[in-house]
Order: sequence, then C-alpha cells, then structure tokens
Amino acid sequence: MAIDFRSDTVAMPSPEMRHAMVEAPLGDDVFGDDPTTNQLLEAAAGRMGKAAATFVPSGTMGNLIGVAVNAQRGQELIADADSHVFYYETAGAAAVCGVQIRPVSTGAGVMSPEQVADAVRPRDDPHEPISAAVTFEDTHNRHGGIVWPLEALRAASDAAHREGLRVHLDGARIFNAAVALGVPAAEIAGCADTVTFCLSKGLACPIGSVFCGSEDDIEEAKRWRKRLGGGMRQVGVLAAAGLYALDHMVDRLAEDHANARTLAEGLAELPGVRCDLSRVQTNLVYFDLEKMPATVFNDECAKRGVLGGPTGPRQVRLVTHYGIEARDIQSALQVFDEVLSA
Ligand code: TLP
Repeated sequence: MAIDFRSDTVAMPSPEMRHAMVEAPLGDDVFGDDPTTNQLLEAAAGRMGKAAATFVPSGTMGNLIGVAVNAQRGQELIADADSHVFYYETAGAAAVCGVQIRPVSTGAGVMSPEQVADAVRPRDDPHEPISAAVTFEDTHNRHGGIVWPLEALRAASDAAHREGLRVHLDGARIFNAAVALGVPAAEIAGCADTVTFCLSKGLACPIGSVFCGSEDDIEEAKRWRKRLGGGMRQVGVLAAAGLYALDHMVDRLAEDHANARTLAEGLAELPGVRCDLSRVQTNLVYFDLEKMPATVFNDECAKRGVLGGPTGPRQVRLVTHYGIEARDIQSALQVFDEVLSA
C-alpha cells in the first residue's frame, strides 16, 4: 500500500463510520425529510455558531454558494490571490454567478484590515463595480496550511463589516484551525456571515461539505444548491458519516498535525530541501527542492510507494491525514532521503 500524502481528501472512512452510514434512517432531503441530514445540519450549525446549514456535495459548491449568496451579478468579491476560491475553483464565481473576484496579494495568507479596506471600491464612482463581499480561508491551503491568529481574523472581518461587506469563510479545514488554536470552531466562524466546511478532508468522510449561515442565507443557499444540481435525496447516508466525524474525528486532527511536524522537521534535515517550519502549523507540509524538479522528485518517490503533490516547478505539498501513522512518516523520510541522495 502506498503512503498517500497527495491530500487529506484521500482519507478513507473507518469501519465505524461505514457502519453509521449503513444504519442511518433516511428520507428525501430536498423535501427536508431526511432525519439524519437534519440532525447533521443542526449539529454543524451549532459547531459553527450559525442559525442554519445545508449539506452540499463539495467544498467548491459550498464556496460557490457563498459567492452567490453574498454578492450579486456584476459585483465584486475580494479574495486572497492564493485563495482556493480564486485559484482552484475553475472561475466559478465569474462563470456561474457573474461575480468578479478582486485578488489581493497578502504574501502570507492573512489579509490585514488595511488590505481589506484598500480593496473596497469607491461607492460613488459609476465606473467601478460594487464591492459586495470578502472571503477568507482558514486554514490557508496555498499558504502552507497556516492558521489565522484569531485577533487578525477578527480585525479583518471587522474592517470588512465596517465597509459594508459580507464575509464568507472558506473553512474547508476549519477544524484543523480550531484544533491548532485550541478553540471551538465557532470562535473562528464567528468572524464570518457564512462559512463552508468540509467533511471529506481531515474528517475522513467519503463525500460532503456543509454551508452555514443565517436562516435567510440558507433559504437562498438551498435555491442555489438546487440550481447547481446539488439537491440530493437520501443524503442521510452521507450525513451519517458527517455526524460520526463531528463526534469522533475532530480531536484526532492533532495527530495529523504532530505527524506533519515530524515530517517537516525530518525533511528540513535532508540535502537540497528548504522547508519553513514556522509555516507548518497544521496537516500541510510545503517544501522547496534546490536540486531537483518537483515532478522528478514526485515520480521517484511514487516508484518507491510514497505519493505527494507538486505544487510548483520546485515545490511539493504533502498532507497528513487519518490512515497515515507515525511509522509511515519514518518510512517516507527514508524514501525522501534515498531519492534526494541518489
Ligand atoms: N482542496 C484540494 C484541492 O482542490 C487543491 C486539496 O487537495 O487541498 N477550500 C479549500 C481551502 C480547499 O483546500 C479545497 C480542496 C476546497 C475548498 C474545495 O473542496 P472540494 O474538493 O470538496 O471541492
């Protein structure tokens, strides 16, 4: 079996989670009849400190609904230039919602209150689009899986609200952030009007994300979900996995973080590797190779049973998750050493 660091999305449901899925009472969720989904949505909204929630098939759809609910066609959404929404969601905001993204280069993934305010368009100039909303990402994927300090998130969110913007949080990995900070996820989500979080990443569910917000936001979100073809029927099969995950898979994320740290520390010792350990705060490890293209490194490691993901010509990302054990970290480090010393 390969040691698969390509993403936490590859994590498999545990036997207990599969059992919960098989046993779940079901109904038609488009009618609002699925008891297991309703139970998940109540629990999820509670965990995020929001009034309501809706189940969506993916983080991408959750974020797209976040765009649609918070901005109108022809308006602008402010986002980090390295955010998932801007970088990896196939221009959905533009293509589907008619919303333009205004990318802001933050350098390190944390947008300052000044950067938020500076990105807002003057309201009285008819040449310019209306700035409707801003999105933040926590943990921040392309910035190393870093966690926003709560104060910084609150300050950026306050600045946005002062400017009359709505705030959407891409909390795909919000529970990694919460575990790293040692706070309830609601403390983080409290900075946003709407939040998407993923069940199918570190929480090891097979499918699914949850979009949370006010009752009005969720009414609008459900209309968008239907429009996008994301209204699902006996979705309790998936919601049961989510319920199991909220109860059993959150605290264990600390193990993934510890494994990521050991991995990063080991990598930093290897020849030709540059890894900024201060950026390894959760389950993502990014590093640069001085002597070898990332694709060559990746292919050589794959031949030896270790899978990772090149994220730039010389950059590699490794992700720890449920199913990767401390001993796998040691085996992987041996493979990396062999490949880099060859
Ligand atoms: N991220 C995936 C890839 O798309 C890059 C990964 O392997 O990390 N927000 C953030 C911050 C994400 O990292 C992702 C997935 C999403 C949203 C989208 O979630 P899905 O894959 O469920 O659409």
